[in-house]
Amino acid sequence: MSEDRAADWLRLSPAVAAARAAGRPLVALESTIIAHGMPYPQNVRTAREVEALVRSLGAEPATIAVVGGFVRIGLQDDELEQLGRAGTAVHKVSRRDLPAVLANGELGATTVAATMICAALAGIEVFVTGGIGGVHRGAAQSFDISADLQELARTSVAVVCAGAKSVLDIGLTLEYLETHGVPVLSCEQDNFAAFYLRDSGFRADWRLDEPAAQARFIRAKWALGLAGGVVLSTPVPEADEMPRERIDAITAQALAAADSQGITGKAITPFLLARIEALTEGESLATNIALVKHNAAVGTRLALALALAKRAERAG
Ligand code: PSU
Ligand code: MN
Repeated sequence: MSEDRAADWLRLSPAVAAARAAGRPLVALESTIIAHGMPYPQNVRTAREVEALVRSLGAEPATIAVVGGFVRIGLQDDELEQLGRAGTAVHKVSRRDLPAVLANGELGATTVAATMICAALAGIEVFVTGGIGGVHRGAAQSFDISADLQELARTSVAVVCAGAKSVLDIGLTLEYLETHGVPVLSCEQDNFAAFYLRDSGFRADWRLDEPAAQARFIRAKWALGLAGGVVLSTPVPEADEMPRERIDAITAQALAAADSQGITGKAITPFLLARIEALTEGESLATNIALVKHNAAVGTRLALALALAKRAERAG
């Protein structure tokens, strides 16, 4: 079985292994957001605070990265520090990059796509990120569509996010997900979120505010053998939202800078996030941190509801 062979490449942290043995739900967290999405030391501080938040709500966080030739499910504190300090010097690992970085024993930060793959291999159903990747503006020319979307089409993990990053073409991102049969759920509002902004202007497929209802939807999908992910979008808290005009203007500036500097491929998203942070003098970083924490709370409640639903199914 391929799963058995995959197990040779996976290493659970003691805390994750203990939680699993005790039947406590796990919540996967990604590491590209740490190494490539935020500056040091706020990245490490945020990663630790998010882990603590998940734990305080009753689940065990499993931050995923590639370290020393293993997919690590759960990191030690010093490893989190190492990843955050090294920043963009760490490989940004998506589906394509996973075998190379693993085989070479190098340090890799996993994207949404790669974290979904690793979470699924470890049997973790819920994964919390900031915002998913998507169809980039101008994709008709550049063909730049995040591998996150293909992964959502094939890998059965629920991804909790504040929508897709507002630098993307959100309408096309939702079209792509629809084509691939990926349901987009929203909680706390009808519309899909847009990362720095609460409202993307596009409706999500279904609004499900209650974790039990979200869990039921997800159980139904997978029970039918409809493999693939589910997106659960939840907006950044109102107090932390960026002013729309400001973020629109700054996004245009950041996109123009990426264009004139010839930034392409996997470097684009980290470049845009860093540029927006500089142009907003850190305001966007505060929003990013706030939305990740909010996502972590929503994701943890979903993980607890899924665990409860499974127990009920087994008992019933
Ligand atoms: N969410 C954040 N910050 C990030 C990302 C998501 O708040 O840095 C990362 C995720 O790892 C996502 C990646 O998978 O950006 C998308 O990169 P690309 O567009 O190259 O696929
Ligand atoms: Mn891309």
